[in-house]
Amino acid sequence: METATTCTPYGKEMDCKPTLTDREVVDFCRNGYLMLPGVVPDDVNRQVIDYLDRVDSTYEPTPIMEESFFVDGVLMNPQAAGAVRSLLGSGFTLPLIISNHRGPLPFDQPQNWHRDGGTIYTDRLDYLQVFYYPEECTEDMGPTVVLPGSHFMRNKAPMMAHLGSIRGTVSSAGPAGTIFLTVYGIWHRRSRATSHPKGKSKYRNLLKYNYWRTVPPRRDWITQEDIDFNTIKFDPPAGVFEQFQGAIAAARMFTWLCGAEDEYRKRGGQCWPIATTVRDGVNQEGTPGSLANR
Ligand SMILES: O=C(O)CCC(=O)C(=O)O
Ligand SMILES: [Fe+2]
Repeated sequence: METATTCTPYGKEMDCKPTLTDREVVDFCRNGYLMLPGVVPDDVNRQVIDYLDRVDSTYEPTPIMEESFFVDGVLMNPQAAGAVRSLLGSGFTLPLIISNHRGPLPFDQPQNWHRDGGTIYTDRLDYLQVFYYPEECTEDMGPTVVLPGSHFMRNKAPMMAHLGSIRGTVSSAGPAGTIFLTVYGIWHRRSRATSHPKGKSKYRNLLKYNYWRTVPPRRDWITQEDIDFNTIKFDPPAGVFEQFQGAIAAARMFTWLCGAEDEYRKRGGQCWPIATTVRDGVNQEGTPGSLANR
């Protein structure tokens, strides 16, 4: 909610055009993240770097939200905000806190695998954790790496901390202006940085902030008439789940996002969404009515 004492738009409700299609929303549910490489223009990235180096070099430069270049160019960047609007609906709120994971370069130790504190496991998508690189982050600058599909994998933090390299991880390395959206509970870590600074900043700056939902979910992103929810795959691509469980979890999240939670009856066995080999035009057992072929 917007506070009365400031005109800085902390928590302000916003709207814009959704940019994601049905397939992209399904992919977000499967993967738990969406990369938007280089979406912020260079002049905005430069102003952000100047601000982080000269005005506020702390780990929580939240007052950067006083700057219109940041609100308009980064938080309401058309591709990023369009993806947020698709996933959280109209009236999504701007962040309340901006963190900067300001990593020294070089940096020997990768972080422990973790999910951020406060994670809960749920079909609901009430908020998004979003990251932004104002300068290019190359593989040797210690980009964050994520484990696709891991937002549905329960594990205790002390067990995750024992893990080293994991198969199937994806790096967020990208050009200046790269933004990526995540389901809050996705497994991630900062990787090792062997490089010295390459850009203007002495650090690898990575801003992190959350947007929140204010409206009930409904399927009001870019819908695709030709999509058949009976044959589309919901499995997370990493393929490390117990058979079908990742697809079931992703389908539950998608169903919730469509506002069709009440239509989803998971009865076990060869229920939607795992029986994707049904004949063309045939509905699986249990396909939610509003997603079924009629
Ligand atoms: O710096 C990074 O790449 C990730 C940092 C992080 O995940 C954390 O501190 O929670
Ligand atoms: Fe983290």
